[in-house]
Amino acid sequence: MTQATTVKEQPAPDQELTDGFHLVIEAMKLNGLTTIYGVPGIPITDLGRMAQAAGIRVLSFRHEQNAGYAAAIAGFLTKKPGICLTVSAPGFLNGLTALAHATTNCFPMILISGSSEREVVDLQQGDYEEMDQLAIAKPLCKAAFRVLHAQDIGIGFARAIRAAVSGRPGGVYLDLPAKLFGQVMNAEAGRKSLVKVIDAAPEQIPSAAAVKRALEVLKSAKRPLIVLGKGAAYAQADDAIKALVEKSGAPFLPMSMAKGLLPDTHPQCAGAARSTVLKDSDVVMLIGARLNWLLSHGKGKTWGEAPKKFIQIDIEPREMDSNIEIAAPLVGDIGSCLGALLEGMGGKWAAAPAEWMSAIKAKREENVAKMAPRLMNNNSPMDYHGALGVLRTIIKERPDAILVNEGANALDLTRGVIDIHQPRKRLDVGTWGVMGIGMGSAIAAAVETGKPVLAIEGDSAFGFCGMEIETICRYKLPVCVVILNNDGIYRGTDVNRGGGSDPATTVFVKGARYDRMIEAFGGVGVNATTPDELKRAVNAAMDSGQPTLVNAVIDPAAGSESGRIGNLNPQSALRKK
Ligand SMILES: Cc1ncc(C[n+]2csc(CCOP(=O)(O)OP(=O)(O)O)c2C)c(N)n1
Ligand SMILES: [Mg+2]
Repeated sequence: MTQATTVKEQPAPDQELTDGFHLVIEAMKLNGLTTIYGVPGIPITDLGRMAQAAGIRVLSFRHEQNAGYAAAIAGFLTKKPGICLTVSAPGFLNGLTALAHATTNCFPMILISGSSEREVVDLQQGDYEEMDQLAIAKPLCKAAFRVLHAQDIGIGFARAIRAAVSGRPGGVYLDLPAKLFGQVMNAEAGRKSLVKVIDAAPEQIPSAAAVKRALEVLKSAKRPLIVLGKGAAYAQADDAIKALVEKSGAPFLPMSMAKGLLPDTHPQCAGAARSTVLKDSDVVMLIGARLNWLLSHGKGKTWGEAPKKFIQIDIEPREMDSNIEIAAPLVGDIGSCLGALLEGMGGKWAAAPAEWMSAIKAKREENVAKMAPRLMNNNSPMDYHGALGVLRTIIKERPDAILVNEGANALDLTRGVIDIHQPRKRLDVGTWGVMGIGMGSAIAAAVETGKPVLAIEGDSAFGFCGMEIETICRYKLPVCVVILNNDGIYRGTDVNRGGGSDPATTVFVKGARYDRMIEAFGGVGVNATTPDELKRAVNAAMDSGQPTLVNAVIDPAAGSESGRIGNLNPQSALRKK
């Protein structure tokens, strides 16, 4: 193979040459990686320019963390690794939170970062933005690679792509030192060095014995329950999931980002009877859902006293028995597992007992009826329910719009109130409950799908990523941001317990006008104080596709501490005495 050379040792002048910049761009294009989310600077400024010139869509953000969240959610939506491009050390570190978030959430993403001179970094001689980035990234992602020679760029990308999307997807770090970009090599040898990755995420077929076992357990159920996780949404096996749920006749409970796989209004949806189905079910089939904190680890009060058997479908064998015993582990990709289950169920599968279904229906109707009048209130200042009532109707009328959501009360109440009608139309804080995913997710959702986006944000949550409204305006994206502004974190009513003039730790400027921020960038800003005003503003934004920010004024006393997860706040043993 022709070796790449540095600028100092140029190959013969009559050769057609290529360089690291071009090989990186060609490696991406060859593998269908057509969008970059990043922030320019040394040593990747020219890479971004050249990628744009070569037809890759390059979206420049105001902060790498938001670009990283965009890449992460692009991975979730497309099943291809989302690409985030950052500069060395500080830019790299800014992107790292998103890389770890992608890994935790099993989203395929590649963080590509420029880095400084290896020789200088490794001797710790104080290079420009000196940092051993590969070592720092390793524990925070699924895999990490560094490419030192231009002729290895093709293989480097192949390894990164495979690591990101095969098996359980996750975040991958790809370290590209500054020197690599300028290396030149024979163009033909360069072309040959590139790798088009074939079958990057191969099917993983479950064993026949595991399928049989799972069906036997499911058949034995008197009170079955199916839990759909975001792994099920990622799999894009929507038809098979719907077929299995409907054939089983069992209630299903969608985790937050699995809402819409079957519509929340489906008669088997148990979202509004969550506590009943978790407690009273006797067989639980988990599809791409992990028994982590979000499902109370599969045990304790939430799950009740009745003995239960779990069937778990997951691509990662080590997920089984992670918290409790799994009676029927089914390891494979979700499409293959569901295909095998459906085949095994045949044409005469007995639906879940009618008694169980009617008990759930009664509970669901009771809870829905309790909530209905609250959603119709026209209070000013608004409470969460009054505001969410109108937003719920807007999403119902526009089922293909994508809902992005973060905050505490702003998150938990939105998740409970707003029905989702189609797969992958709800994007949120994920496994960690991380604040700041909002604007990056909204941008990627608009870019990757071309659909209108409604981002419902707590005022604190928005603060983590708010500067990206400039990015939204710059790229003229059809994003409407609604800030449920209750003057603070959880509530705007806290007082400084020390009695000084500083405000309390959880409150912000009273009556802040976030709508004015977007006007600075040419977007539409609206201050909404009633549900009617909110409805009008959001409908107009969704119709026009113009970047819009609605400051929805919420009663500062309306929220509760930590939304629905206040129980996770540590309590002092002293206080209890
Ligand atoms: C990165 C990050 N930092 C801090 C937190 C802790 N936290 C959880 S919710 C929240 C903000 C909640 O306030 P807001 O978004 O205004 O929602 P509200 O409950 O007021 O509707 C914060 C800071 C977090 N989850 N993630
Ligand atoms: Mg708030």
